[in-house]
Amino acid sequence: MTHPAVIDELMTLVDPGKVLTDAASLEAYGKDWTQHYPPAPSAIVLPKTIEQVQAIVAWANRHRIALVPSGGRTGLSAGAVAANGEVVVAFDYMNQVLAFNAFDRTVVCQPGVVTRQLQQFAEEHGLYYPVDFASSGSSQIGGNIGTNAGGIKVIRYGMTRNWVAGLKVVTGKGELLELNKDLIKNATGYDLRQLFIGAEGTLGFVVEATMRLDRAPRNLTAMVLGTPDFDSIMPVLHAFQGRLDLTAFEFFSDKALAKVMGRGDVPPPFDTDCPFYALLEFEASNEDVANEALATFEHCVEQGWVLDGVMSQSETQLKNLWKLREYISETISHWTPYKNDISVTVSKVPAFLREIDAIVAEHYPDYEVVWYGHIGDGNLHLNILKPDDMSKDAFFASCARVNKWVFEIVERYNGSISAEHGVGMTKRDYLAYSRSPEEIACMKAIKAVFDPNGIMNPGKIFAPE
Ligand code: 2HG
Ligand code: ZN
Repeated sequence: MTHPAVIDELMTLVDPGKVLTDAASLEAYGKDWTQHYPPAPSAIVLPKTIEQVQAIVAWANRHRIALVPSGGRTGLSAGAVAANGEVVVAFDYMNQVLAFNAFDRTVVCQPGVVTRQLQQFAEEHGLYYPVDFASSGSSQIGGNIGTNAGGIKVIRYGMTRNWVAGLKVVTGKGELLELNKDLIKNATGYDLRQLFIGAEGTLGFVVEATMRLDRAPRNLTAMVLGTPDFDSIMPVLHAFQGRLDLTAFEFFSDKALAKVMGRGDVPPPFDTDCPFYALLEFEASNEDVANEALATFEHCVEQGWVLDGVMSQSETQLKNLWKLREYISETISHWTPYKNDISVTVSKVPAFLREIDAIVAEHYPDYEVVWYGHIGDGNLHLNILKPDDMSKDAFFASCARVNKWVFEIVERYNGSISAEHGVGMTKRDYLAYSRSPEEIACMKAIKAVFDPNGIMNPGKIFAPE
């Protein structure tokens, strides 16, 4: 634990009352949505300005104190967990939209701007911020950048990375860098902006970000389709992608749907029970597009790939269909799931999923297995639910044993052990399944350049040495 005199010194660097050490704050700010590690930070500090962030980093270097960045703490890989006496730097008071440029379609955000705040700001200006996910009501832009957040619209709009025009960062050395200056074209050597995106705060803090906006989508319309088996989902994707520009293509299993139905606050899509469901979305900008979608649906039914389906006819129906998919993660969190967030190239998904499903069925015969995810971009979420009568530690230990085989398959398929949730602490021991020793050595060398004293979120991405 950090010495009280050192914490007193920290208090002089920020506004009065912006260092918290009470038990409730340490508990709340010390963890994210992962349920693996008990939080144990020394203190929470809430800077208001870039200068204060620089002063905090200088202080941490002087005293060799580890800092953990904290946004909305909605992460699922323990990237923002402080379990070892670190000081948490939380951006709740750097939460303003600073500037808007209608011509460039850019918004300058402080890191604590909540994702939905940016989405609403864009809407108020007739534009669109397309990175979206279930946690957009509490996740923050700084955290989205730190994890290169993905979500439900990646198939059309890509990850957070695509929407960052420029960044101001404070490195682990305390230097302020202004990266890319919001340019579209800038061929002046290494693009350091990209290094900080997805770095999980291990290189420095994002203290300002210029985000790009897009034109607002026209008449978004969703379809939920029930399929007779998993193998039918990919031909459905192929059929729709051949005829429409999809903004989303998600899937979930009957088990996932059953859990969401168990809540009692979401209407079922239709009466037919199906083992798998696809949710797709497109802009029905004119009647031709809607007719094309219906014709494709009929084609899929004729081919035997789809058993039943529904298309949204209103904004409310659109929202209700999305709830079927977006509520899954939060709903199953009550079963303390062991989570996997894996990806392969889209064409490999069917064979990949079949192999993983066989391993899972063989080794988890007594556990409930819930599949869902962003299948249109090759990203599958595999959640194993904890039986009520089993302890969390015993359950996670047994899952970790099987996980090795899951990751061996991921490696064989040239896939990723973390498609969009980051490495954090939960996946750091498995990094070598997705990254070569040479790559990992380069990554560590890059970290040493920006953070020579190793104070920036240590133990995340890489296991402690
Ligand atoms: C989602 O797609 C989120 O719903 C959470 O990425 C996934 O809970 C999960 O495993
Ligand atoms: Zn996801």
